[in-house]
Amino acid sequence: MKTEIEKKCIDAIRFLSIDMVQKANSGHPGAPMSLAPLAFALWKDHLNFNPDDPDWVNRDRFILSAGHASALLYSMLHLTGYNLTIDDLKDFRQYGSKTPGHPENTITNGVEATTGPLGQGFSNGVGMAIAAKKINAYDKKFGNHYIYSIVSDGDLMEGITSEAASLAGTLNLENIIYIYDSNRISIEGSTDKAFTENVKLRFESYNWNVIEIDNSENYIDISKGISEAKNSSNPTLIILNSKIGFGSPNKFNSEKAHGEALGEDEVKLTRKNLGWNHEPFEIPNEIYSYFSKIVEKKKKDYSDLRNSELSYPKFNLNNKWINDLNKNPYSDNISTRDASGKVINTIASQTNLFFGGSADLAGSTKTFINSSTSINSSDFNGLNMHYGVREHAMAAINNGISLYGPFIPYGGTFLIFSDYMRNSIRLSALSKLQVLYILTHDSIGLGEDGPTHQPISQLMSLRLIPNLNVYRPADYFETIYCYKKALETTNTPSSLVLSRQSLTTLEIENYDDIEKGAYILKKEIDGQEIDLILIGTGSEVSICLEASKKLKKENVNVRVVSMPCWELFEQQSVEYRNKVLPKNVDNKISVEAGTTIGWSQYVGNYGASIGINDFGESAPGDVIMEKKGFSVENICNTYKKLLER
Ligand SMILES: Cc1ncc(C[n+]2csc(CCOP(=O)(O)OP(=O)(O)O)c2C)c(N)n1
Ligand SMILES: [Mg+2]
Repeated sequence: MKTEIEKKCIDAIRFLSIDMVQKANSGHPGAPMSLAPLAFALWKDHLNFNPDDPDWVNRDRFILSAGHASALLYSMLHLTGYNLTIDDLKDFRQYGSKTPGHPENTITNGVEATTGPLGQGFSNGVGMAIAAKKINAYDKKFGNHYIYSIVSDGDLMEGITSEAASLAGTLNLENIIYIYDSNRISIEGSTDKAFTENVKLRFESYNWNVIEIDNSENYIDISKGISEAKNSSNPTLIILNSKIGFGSPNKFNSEKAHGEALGEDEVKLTRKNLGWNHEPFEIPNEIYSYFSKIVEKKKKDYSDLRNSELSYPKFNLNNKWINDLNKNPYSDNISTRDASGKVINTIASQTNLFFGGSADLAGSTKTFINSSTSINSSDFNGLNMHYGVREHAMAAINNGISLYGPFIPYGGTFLIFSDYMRNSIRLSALSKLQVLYILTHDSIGLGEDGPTHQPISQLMSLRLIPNLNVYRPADYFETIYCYKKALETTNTPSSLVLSRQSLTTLEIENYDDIEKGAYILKKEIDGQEIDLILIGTGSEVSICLEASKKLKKENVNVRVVSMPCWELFEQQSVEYRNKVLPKNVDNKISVEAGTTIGWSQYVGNYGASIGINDFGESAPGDVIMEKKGFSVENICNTYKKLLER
């Protein structure tokens, strides 16, 4: 039986959440109302944390995968001494507040992951669990804790959750304890309309331990369930049968409690129903005292543990790996995926904090670290992850690994399948995570596999994502320096877009120029007016060089610009950008084997873009490239057409 003060604490969580949503007149009260006892059980009896040191490495992680229930998390952070004041709670969902609509890791201390797109948080937690096991494999002092998450019906309906859960079961991540808010209600009403599977059997088949708890109001039972989960040697899903909107006489157990304020009248009725006689946002002192006693005890555990933790590893790599690669240059032409493979292997030989894998394409994406082993359920020392054919979960898992730190994770697949993981890539960028996406087979140049596998829109559409650096190196050396920049850019994810086919090794005067995003690869004849600037990326750079040679013979003064990264170029000074792409040269042609939308930004109104605006076609790579206009002849003709205007 819970005591009187325990009941009051639970109601305090409930009413803070209700009042936040009501004041904002926007948000999701239903889940926080029914999950207040769970939050109380978890924070009081289980979660290890210290609000004064939110980044403490050995803290338990809690992820609110059902990010719409953010009011619940903010209420808990407030009551347990994080720097969220009552005024911050009153500012829920307002401009510039610390309490945005959905939790954001970059804004609020104590928020471990940016959640809201359902399924992501669940999968981030799998990444965190892998990172914890890995750091523990390196040093037993670290990673001894749990990854908790609240997941909802919507989370479990999303496919990404199946992907991540299946891998978590395969890897036997017993440090995962997830609580499923099984209220069987989602936005359109009863989940019977669309979600009738047996979740218990499903998760058991994934090799999870499943515990069922019937009454979400009984915090003691919930706490016991969590204790039981800690003894399991498998990941645990606690199915908590709950009733959304608990306490609201008219919206209880109905989708009406999901996503809008209860309304002034219903809030009053709910206060009456639960016997909560306090004004909005008024929390009696005895409740604050109760929570602060809980936190004091946790702080003591923290100081006992903290002392042993000073040796926590940091990602701290010098540039030896670059010197090593420059010392043994592969002057032969190689594909940029092969170049990337050499880079990855060299980096991994110098740090064990850089690891990753692919969605079952290691041989093709060249993402395997040959000097290391594969991570498996009984050994996390290896540097090779096998995500299975699960691009979406791979990306979200890597976000979790990055959130956990101190690792830099990478994930490889074909560029075409970046669409499968797009939302997770976007979340890497929004969450400012240093995750590397290794995206090979980057154009129609991949050849015979045909239009199903030939990316057209993908490259440009990655450039649409803010805070994502999209690199498309043109040769071995550009690949090295793109990686260098990706490793230095700690708050930004990077996409490395790489060729399947061999590319000519370029003669680059100054490698540092590569890091400027675009640079003059081949200068025009000095002292004479520039007739044409060719701008190429990746595999098209060498075609631009060939074309420039031919045009030179026809007395056309051509400059060739290689542009491996738009985003970095945009960060350069106006002077530099104008120097590389002078405004007064009208004849500019971009050459990139992808959609042309967007290139007018660089070629201007009088320029032209050679690209593809339909799908590709199955044929040998060199044939299809030629047919689609990536040829010296077409570049020369395009220039001549420009002169006709
Ligand atoms: C990927 C994704 N699709 C759709 C939504 C919009 N959405 C928010 S909550 C929700 C479902 C609500 O049901 P449930 O997850 O069971 O939450 P509850 O209402 O029980 O709190 C949906 C579809 C979303 N947040 N993320
Ligand atoms: Mg639900």
